[in-house]
Amino acid sequence: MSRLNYFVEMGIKTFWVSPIFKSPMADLGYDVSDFESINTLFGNMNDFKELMKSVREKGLRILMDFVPNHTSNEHEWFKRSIRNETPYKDYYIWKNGRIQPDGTELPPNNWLSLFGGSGWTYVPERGQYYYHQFSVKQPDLDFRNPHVREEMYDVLKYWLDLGVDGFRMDAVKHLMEDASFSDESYINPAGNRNSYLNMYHNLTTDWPDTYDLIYEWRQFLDDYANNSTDKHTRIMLTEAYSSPYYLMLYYGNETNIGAHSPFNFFLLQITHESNATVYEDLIMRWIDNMPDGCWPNWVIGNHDNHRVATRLGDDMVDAMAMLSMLLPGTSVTYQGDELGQPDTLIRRDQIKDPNNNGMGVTDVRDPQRGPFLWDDSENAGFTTRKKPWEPIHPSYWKLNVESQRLNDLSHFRVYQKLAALRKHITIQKGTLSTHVISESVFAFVRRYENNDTFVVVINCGSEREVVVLRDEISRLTDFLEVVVPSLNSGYKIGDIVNPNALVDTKAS
Ligand code: TEU
Repeated sequence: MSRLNYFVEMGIKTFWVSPIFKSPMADLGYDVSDFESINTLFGNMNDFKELMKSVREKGLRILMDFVPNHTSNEHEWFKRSIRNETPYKDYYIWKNGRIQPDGTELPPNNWLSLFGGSGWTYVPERGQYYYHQFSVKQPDLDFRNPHVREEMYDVLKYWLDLGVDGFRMDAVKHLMEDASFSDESYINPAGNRNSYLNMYHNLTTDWPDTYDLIYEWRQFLDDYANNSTDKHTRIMLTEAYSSPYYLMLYYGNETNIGAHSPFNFFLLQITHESNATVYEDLIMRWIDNMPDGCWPNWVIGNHDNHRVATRLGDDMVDAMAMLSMLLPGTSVTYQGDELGQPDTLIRRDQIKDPNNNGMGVTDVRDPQRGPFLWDDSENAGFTTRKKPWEPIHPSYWKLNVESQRLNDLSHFRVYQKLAALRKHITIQKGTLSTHVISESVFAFVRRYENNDTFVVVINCGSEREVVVLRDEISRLTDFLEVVVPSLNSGYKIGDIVNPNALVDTKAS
């Protein structure tokens, strides 16, 4: 509550809170043991109501994480399911093992957990295996059971009644599985045999009836909004790392509307090696595949992926913000990425992530979850406790918000300026054209009727490069607005320059 002004200051309208529900924290909150109460680590329901009040007063919007695919194994439903109690008996996916000729028992099929090992765990008390796409402590709910569907509608309604503005829907591609439970062939066309995450879980992801559920939830949110006094849209963002065909189905099909925006993770594929053509391809992969009339979004980081400053280096932080903030659509920022905060440093004995048995410790997500760096006080102003939940980045004394506030060219200041540009009608409604200027220089142009045109130029290489913006770009308009966030480039954001002038896109 005391930090809400930060959003206002940054020009951020809506924030998503990762799971703060009751949870034993085996997957850091993505293992919910009661969908309708607040984890005492974070506070209580009164605190939440107070937060809602402040959010309203400041004109902000809040999205909750909705984690429908699984519960914690400590959820009351699961405990009762183990005991075969009605109606909880079939809330989860229970199957018998496969008895072998020699009398030994194997799991129901060969399905693997995304966090490593078999996706099935045996419970002696019930004499059956339950299915878990994620950790052993996250049993999958069975959404073919109408009781489960009802329960989850109740959860949505509960938070809507408390006033939240919508949901980030977790792990939606895992909601449904092949009802025949046949063995998976784990075909991996990418040829990367080392990674569980890169394996194609064909029978347990993006299964056709997943989308029915998504469309029903959208209908539910729309009905709720229409029947409310304020009528404002209740937003639905879906989280799925899928191929374009399956991803676009989350937007809807001919007859149904789905998510307002399925998260667009394509820009996370940008690496040091990516040239301007890769930038263009990744951007157009979303734009070209998106159904007509839909709204795009651009994610450059989240709690499951290494931070942008670590993936791409400090020089590319502003460039990635420019993409995410100035391309058409919603910009999604992971807290701290606007500061260029790198992954924090984690010792083996500090690892909390359950996603560490599949591929070894290299894949743990603790580093990107380092606390936000507010100032140079103890624990970077993140907590007054002795120790924060994850180690503070050692460079907090210089990377923090307060010190970046003092520097006009800091990532924080650039981000703020980009956020301000988003108020411009061209950025909100303008068309997009992309241009590969050279191997390393990528540009895109935003135009809207007779309003200002924006030309965004990004150098994705590490060499200083001088380019002439000509041909299609220079003929667009009398003046070009050049956005060059790099240090020492000679231009500041918003500088108006002659279209035939040389544009220096040093660094980024
Ligand atoms: O992640 C869903 C997901 O698809 C994961 O496989 C993701 O790709 C992986 O974590 C990357 O290492 C969501 C949440 O964002 C994640 O934090 C949770 O662990 C997961 O669901 C289970 O709820």
